[in-house]
Amino acid sequence: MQPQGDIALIGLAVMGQNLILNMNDHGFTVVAFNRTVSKVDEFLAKEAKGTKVVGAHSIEEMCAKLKRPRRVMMLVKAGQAVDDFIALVAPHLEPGDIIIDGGNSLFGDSERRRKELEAKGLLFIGTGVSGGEEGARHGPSIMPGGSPAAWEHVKPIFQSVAAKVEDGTPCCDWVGEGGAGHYVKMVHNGIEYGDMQLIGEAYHLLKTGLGMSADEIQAVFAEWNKGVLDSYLIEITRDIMAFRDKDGKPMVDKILDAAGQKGTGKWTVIDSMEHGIPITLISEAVYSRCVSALKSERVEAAKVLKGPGDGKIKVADKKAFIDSIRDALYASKIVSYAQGYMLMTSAAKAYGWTLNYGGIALMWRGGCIIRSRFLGKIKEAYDNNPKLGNLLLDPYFVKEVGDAQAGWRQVIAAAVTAGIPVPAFSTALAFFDGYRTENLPANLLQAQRDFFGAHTYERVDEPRGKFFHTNWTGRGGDTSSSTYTV
Ligand code: 2AM
Repeated sequence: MQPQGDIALIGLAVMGQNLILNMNDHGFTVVAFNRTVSKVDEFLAKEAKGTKVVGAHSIEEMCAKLKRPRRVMMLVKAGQAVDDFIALVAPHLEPGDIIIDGGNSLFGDSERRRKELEAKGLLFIGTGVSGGEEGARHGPSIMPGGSPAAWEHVKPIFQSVAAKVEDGTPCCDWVGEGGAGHYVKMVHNGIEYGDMQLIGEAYHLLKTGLGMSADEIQAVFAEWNKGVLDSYLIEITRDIMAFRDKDGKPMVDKILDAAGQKGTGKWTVIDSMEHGIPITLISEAVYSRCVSALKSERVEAAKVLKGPGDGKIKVADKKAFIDSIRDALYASKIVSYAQGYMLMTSAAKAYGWTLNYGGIALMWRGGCIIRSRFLGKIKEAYDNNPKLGNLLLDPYFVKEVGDAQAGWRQVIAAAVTAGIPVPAFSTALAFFDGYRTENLPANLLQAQRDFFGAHTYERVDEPRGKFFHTNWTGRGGDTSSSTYTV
């Protein structure tokens, strides 16, 4: 009998099971396998009962049941488990067959795996899959990168099962070579940290600054979700505000203010440092989670360190101030996405990828946690100008930030005066002001570096790339540090 399987999926945790059922719904025959083999039969007897899903009880059997080129997708724990499975599967494959890693792998691992597998004549795809269990079942955002030759063979499956935007376009397209898929997923998660922090700061201002109840805040988020901020995260925040605990009180007020994190935000920040790209908003979002986690220290500090007053914001026109908070959130969000795109652009250059920038916005437009109407505008910006240097310079966003600017500044000033922390709002504004300033005080910094370390400087009246050293004290001599090692 001819093999029937369109694709194999290894890893029957909830994400894997749901993705299999999603593929099955779209007419693909999936061969299911798992390290703990008993889970295969459990899955076939329960969740996959009545479907076309085929079980396999060994890797050999799994590979034998696949049509050529064989497509083997893994959704297992990131790290060693992926390498272990690759080592087990590869000997049963033939040149042109494809291994797909859909887990939360680090992009560097995906770069390496692609090289190792291509050296054996096999193809590799490392893909971000976002949207959680629900997304996997009904339409995730899928961000594949790796061996370009593999794309045409997985495209029909991935684009069928992916989330769709209103006009039916799938939230899945080719991202780029090597580890680009996992890189873009990592930046997505970093941006998610930023978006959540921004919403948190707006919530803090509404709750503490303006003294609003959960119901009143619910109404604000419901309103915001009808405008430029229309997004999944605003929508669930609205619903969280309405959710009541068993005693009828708002659930959100019962939750301890100490945030957890799994590390993808941190990895985005670490990589940004390697590239020298200021993703200041995501960094603040990661650090803000760290500050929140110092709960017991904060409880002690709150007794000792007093702020400027009662923490309330006095406003003449509450409605107008709430609009300004929305503007602050929106402008900061634009800055955050601009920074995220700066990082991806720099990474693409450094790692030799050709990234599909508009496509990335489209992939994030639906299915994933940061899905929003706003991402459609980013897609348009890159459609209008595929060589766009910085999102902040796109004419649409120039206008949007311009319109939001007054409210943005007003909110930060009021928060600072009242002593309410708004690290992400304010770092976004600081970046915006820095980025649009022709002359920053780094001339002094270069003078200091040259003064104490002979690190040299460039001059405003000489071409770029020419370096000078001054003997500032009359004692240091004329030797610059580039000519000797300290
Ligand atoms: P298991 O059911 O045999 O534990 C999510 O944890 C998925 O990753 C599960 O399918 C799990 O298989 C698999 N997994 C976790 N650690 C693994 C490892 N070290 N090797 C292989 N598979 C692993």
